[in-house]
Formats: sequence, structure tokens, C-alpha cells
Amino acid sequence: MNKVRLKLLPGDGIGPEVMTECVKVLAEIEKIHGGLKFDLEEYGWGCQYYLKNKKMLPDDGLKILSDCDAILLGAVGYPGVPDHISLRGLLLPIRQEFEQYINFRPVKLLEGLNSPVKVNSPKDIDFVVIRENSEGEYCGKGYVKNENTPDETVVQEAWFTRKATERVIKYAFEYAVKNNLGNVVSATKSNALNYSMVFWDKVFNEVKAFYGNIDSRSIHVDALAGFFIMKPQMLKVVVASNLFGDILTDLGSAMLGSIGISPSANINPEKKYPSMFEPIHGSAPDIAGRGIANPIGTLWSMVLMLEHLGLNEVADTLFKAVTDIIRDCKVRTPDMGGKSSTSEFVGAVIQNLKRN
Ligand code: GGG
Repeated sequence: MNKVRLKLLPGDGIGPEVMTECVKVLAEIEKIHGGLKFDLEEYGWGCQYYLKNKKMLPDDGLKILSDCDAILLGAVGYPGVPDHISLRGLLLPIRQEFEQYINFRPVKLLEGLNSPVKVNSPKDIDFVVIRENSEGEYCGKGYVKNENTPDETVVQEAWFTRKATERVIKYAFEYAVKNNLGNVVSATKSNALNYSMVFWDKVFNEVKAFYGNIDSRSIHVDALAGFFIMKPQMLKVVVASNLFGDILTDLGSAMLGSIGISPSANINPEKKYPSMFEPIHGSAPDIAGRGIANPIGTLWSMVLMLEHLGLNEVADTLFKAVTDIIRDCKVRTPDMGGKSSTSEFVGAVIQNLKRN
């Protein structure tokens, strides 16, 4: 018996309703792959928990989470709790404490998706963004001087260490080598950010010297945002700092037709700690409770999770079940121009799993 221990953090807004539906596919996978068992433990931490306890998770929350094979997260944030409290109180401590220093986000136009970007073939949008996930602009350091006076000054720090910068850039090149991808683009802004991004470029140039056969270059992030739209086919691997990667991948998801589609993997490559998988979308309070949220981002994140756990065959089966529904174009949630509910989409995926 291969037992997989998963900790579920449904979180806020659409997170719980999407999670409830999506984990149903795991029960179906257990039936198909005899000998595989998913042991699920769910925790109701997030904004509701914060309103009662003044913290997003209990004091021993990270210790509880550390004891599993992987974490699956829904969405974080809800009106009534400032966004910087909810993000800094749950998502970022998990990423940082568990050294999930790689945030892996594919931008892949699946057949059947309607991209707002003019492309000749879905293959024209097929690249990955590898985002630094442990520090940089999200290090959380800063201070305020002369608060509430005309001289009020706020300093938000961005810490870039050699260790973290080097490892994410190396990871991007190694990913390119392993997957036979011909280029790596670094998102920079060294014309304006004269400390952090000048350093980022220096490390990028040092690392790229070891990968002479891979075409690599630095592009200012503003110009790169334009390339995403104008020349996506030139991109294979993009490596970016925490903030730039976050922004670029929302753009990447919009290129697939909806922010609800894209997955992400927060990876601790050494597997010393559990990695965490989550759709890139937020909690969407405007549609929460209506059962119409797009489950593709979460289902695709589960595919990345299964791959990370070495269950490649199971991951392929689930990915095929999801992509067949997308290609078929009959079952779509409203964000993709359809009328289907979250539950109808996941139900169709389960029917596909039964058939295959
Ligand atoms: N799917 C998790 C979620 O709620 N993400 C919203 C968000 O703002 N994430 C910021 C980040 O990925 O750093």
C-alpha cells in the first residue's frame, strides 16, 4: 500500500468550495490505482480563524503541517482582514519556514482554451516561470519614520542574498537542461533598481557562464511583460524575483484566458520539508459561495503535486482527464464563458477518470 499523507488548507473565499470538489478526484484515483491511498487532514485556518484568534494559524500550525508528504492550499484573503495580514500570516510563513524557495508556474495554452493573445497555435504559449520564493521584495522588512507627520517616510526593504539568488537561477538553468529547453530569460530591472537588480544580473551572468549551450539573456521586466503578449513563442524558461514572478504569472494566467486556470508549486527541492501546491488565483470574494469558481487551477496544481511525489503515471492520468474536458469545450465555468458549476466541471473530470 502506497500511502500519501496530504494536509489540506482550503483557506478563504472560493478556496473551500473548490477544494471540497477537487479532492473528490483523489477518491476516484484511489479506485483506479489500487494500492494507492490518500490520507487527508484538513485545517480551517485563514481569515475566519484570524477573526476569532488574531492569528491566521495556531502557534503550532507549522509544526502540524511539517508532518506530511505535501500541502494543498485553496486561497487566502477575505474582506475584513487586511491582505498584508492574511498573506504574511499564512502563505508566506509556510513558503519561508519550509524552504519552498522555488515557485514553479507553467504558462501553457492547453487546447480548447481561448487566449486573448493572438497566436497561430496553442504551442506558441508554452513556457514556465521559475519565481524566487523565499526573500527579495517579499522579505517583509522595512520601517516607518515620522509617522503621521508631513515628513512621513516608509521604507520597504528587498533582501537579495547570494545563496537564494544563485539557487533559483541555477534551478532555472537545470530545468532547461533537463527538459531540453533552449533558452532562459531573466526578468530584471537593473536600470532602476541599482542595488537589488544589478546584483541579480551579476549572479545571473555568473551562473549562465556554466551553461554555454543555452541561449540566455536578461530583459527588463516591463519589456518582458510586452514580450509575453507580443512574442510568447520566444519564451521557454523565465526566472524572476519574488515580486516580478508574482506579477508576470498573473499576466501569464490571463494569457490562458482566465486567472482561474494556472497552477503553482512551492517547492523545497531537497524534500527536507513538504512542498505546497496552490492555484495562483486568490480567494475571489465576489463569487465566493456561488459554486461557480474555476477548479482548473487547483486540479492542475494537484497534477504538479502528484509529479512531485513521484506518482507520474497518476499525474498523467489526472492531467489527461482535465485537458480532455478543456479540449471538448462543453463544460466551462463562467470565467471561461460557460455556464457550468465547479461541481459539474469536477464531475466531468471524474467521469473521464472512470472511462480511461
Ligand atoms: N492561491 C493562493 C492565493 O490565495 N494566492 C493569492 C496571492 O495573492 N498570492 C500571492 C503570492 O502568490 O505570493
